Amino acid sequence: MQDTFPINGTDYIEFYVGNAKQAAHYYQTAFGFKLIAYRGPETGAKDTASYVLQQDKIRFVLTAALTPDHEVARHVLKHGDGVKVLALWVDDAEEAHRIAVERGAKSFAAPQRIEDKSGHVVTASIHTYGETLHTFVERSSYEGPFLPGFVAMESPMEVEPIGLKYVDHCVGNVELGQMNEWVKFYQDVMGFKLLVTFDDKDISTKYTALMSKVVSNGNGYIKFPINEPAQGLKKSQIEEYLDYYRSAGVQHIAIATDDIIHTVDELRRRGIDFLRVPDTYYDTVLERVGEINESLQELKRLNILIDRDDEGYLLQIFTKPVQDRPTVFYEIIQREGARSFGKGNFKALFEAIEREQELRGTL
Ligand code: TYF
Ligand code: FE
Repeated sequence: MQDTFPINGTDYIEFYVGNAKQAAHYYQTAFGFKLIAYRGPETGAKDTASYVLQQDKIRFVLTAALTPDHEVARHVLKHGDGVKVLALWVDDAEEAHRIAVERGAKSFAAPQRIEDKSGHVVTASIHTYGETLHTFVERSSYEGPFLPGFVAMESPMEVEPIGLKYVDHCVGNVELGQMNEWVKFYQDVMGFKLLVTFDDKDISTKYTALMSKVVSNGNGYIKFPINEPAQGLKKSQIEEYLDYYRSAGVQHIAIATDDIIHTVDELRRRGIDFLRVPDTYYDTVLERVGEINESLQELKRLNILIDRDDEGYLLQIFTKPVQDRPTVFYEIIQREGARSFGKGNFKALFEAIEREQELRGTL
């Protein structure tokens, strides 16, 4: 079957933050990203500063406002630091935008050709859940470090990468009753297919619950799980996110590694905080998942979770929120054949999240 909305992969993820200079330092020192490009007052952008960080196929852009009346400042005031743009790499951005809008997407920015001495790109943007955008990026005629307007810039310190490879999936939290509408948006507008559904029975703990559906594009490189809160005895983690983010938005970004033990060892050494499941999780986990290549002792030491499906197994772990508001967090995932999302870990994971909610007084 032919793909009616071809996407090559994730192009970049842009965060609007309060202080991009310091955030860039965190992603370099803790997550092992290298600084590759910059745009700011020194390069002719009067009102914003943007740092572009890269590790293997992953590109993050951190943008801050320099004036209080700028849109980026307003966004940060409302949401805190968060994801503004999930950019998608396409061969023809004008065509992607035209088709998306024709099929019902709301345009944020019409196609524009931007150029500098390194060539040209075409970009165009549509709205998705909350105030999040998808920007289509066509870059086959561009040789510069990132996008026109950015200058190459290197990390000011020695950066040790930690084996982060590519964006595995990006999860959105939406308001109660909105999950199916956003699933339909990705199906109708971008030709995505429904991969999996998790209902409140799959993923409710004693107290709280959520529902989740995962959609994926034609080549499978883009996976967007969409969560909505479900009724439980206490406040769902999704509601807590929505309360603090003040709208729908990106909840977590899952990043793939080939060696999760090394990656998580490094992240922990560099001060990144992870959710913890009880040590008793490891007493019975092998009965559930069978044989794995990694040392169970090492996985237990680092508190890495294990799950299996028909196609193989996966190893995953979740950071605590990476800003003061309990909003965006990261998942580190190593896939050994499995293409699922760790359903076997939902109960232990969500109970760990609820212990954190309890400490915050939001459960
Ligand atoms: O992306 C997923 O579906 C898994 C499971 O708050 C998950 O990572 C779902 C919701 C959540 C944390 C993890
Ligand atoms: Fe995930």
